[in-house]
Amino acid sequence: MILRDAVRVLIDNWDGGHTVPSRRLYPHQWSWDSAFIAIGNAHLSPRRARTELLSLFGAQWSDGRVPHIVFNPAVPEGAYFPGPEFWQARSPSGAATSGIVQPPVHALAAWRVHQAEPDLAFLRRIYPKLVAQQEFLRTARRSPEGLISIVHPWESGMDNSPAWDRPLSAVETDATGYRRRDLTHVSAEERPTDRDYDRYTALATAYRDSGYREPGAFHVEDPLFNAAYGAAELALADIAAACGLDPEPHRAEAAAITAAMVEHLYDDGIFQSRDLRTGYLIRSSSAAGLVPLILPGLPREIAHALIGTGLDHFGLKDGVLPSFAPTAPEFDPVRYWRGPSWINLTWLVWQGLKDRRSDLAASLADNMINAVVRSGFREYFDPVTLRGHGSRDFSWSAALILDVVA
Ligand code: 2M8
Repeated sequence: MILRDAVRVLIDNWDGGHTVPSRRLYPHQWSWDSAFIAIGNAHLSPRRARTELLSLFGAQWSDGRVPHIVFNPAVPEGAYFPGPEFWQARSPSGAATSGIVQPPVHALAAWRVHQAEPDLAFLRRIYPKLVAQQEFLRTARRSPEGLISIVHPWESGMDNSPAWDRPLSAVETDATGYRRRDLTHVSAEERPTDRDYDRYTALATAYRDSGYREPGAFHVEDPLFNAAYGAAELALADIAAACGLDPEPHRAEAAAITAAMVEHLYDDGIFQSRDLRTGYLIRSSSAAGLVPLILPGLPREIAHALIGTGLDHFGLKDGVLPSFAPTAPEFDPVRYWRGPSWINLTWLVWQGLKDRRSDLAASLADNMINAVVRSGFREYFDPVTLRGHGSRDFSWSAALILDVVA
């Protein structure tokens, strides 16, 4: 039954060359959503999964960046804020796009799609594009410590995380001339506040006005983003080997980023973000700090400590993974990335637990399934009651459940 419903969500959200995250709230193509959707579609239609990834990379910029949104010209202007008229950006292929990025989980997706249905022509086509995506991050976003930075909370994928409250408080806003569209579809207490939107808009405006080059008031290194970058190198190693190319440089890069994360972002049982404006760690209880479990090269004692933190503060054994620890004062079970459970975040930690603690991985899988059985393919879930929030018929929730039950 849930499988049939998951398939229906993916079919209903397919737009001919890509899948929208949800019909009303997010009517365009989003970068990391497409990667998660491809992982699910690999079980359903590998051909569609390949098309999903290739259509996203069709809008890659000449500097290698993969924009976080590719706008569908058929969608009426004003359906989503900020839309193409705000970003004023085009890819060499002519697609209207945003100018920021999202966590690079695409190489992992491409490798999964190939594993589901081997297709060397696809791998050879996408490999240089995936390498260019990483190359952009290495050249435009690498700090002297060897870590990759983000310049906007939207780049983290966990936009409204309490981890961003402090760096965002330094952002000056003038809050003019824009209208939010999200509140037409979802209730205000489930979404970021107007004050946060003022800051998101101010930051994106400043980055746009620098020609999408200069980091503005928000400049941080995030553990989820860096872990995704490292996992991408490992997937690229597999892809390179399958294509008859040398996998070693990718393995070395994955080892280097893992070591840099351990040295600079790990603190007392969890990985933290670091604010490049101050040089200090941003100590918070974000579940992003557990995602480095997806890196197989993580030292064993650190993986062990992360699992301990997951058990003590995130209820890892008994439930779905909250995006922010319920034991922390900022925890909010219904507001966007400030506590609710998300299937994609839970899926990432599930990946990281499969080879380390199969018992915990199995219980996370059961609980992801319980959440969608109880509430449908919602965008996010109250981690305690499993009540659904955000949009309905949400694509990555459906796609990743297909992968979990496969
Ligand atoms: C959410 O982000 C967008 C901005 O990119 C928004 O709130 O309007 C986040 O959950 C992000 O991670 C996700 O990719 C996007 C589409 O599902 O929605």
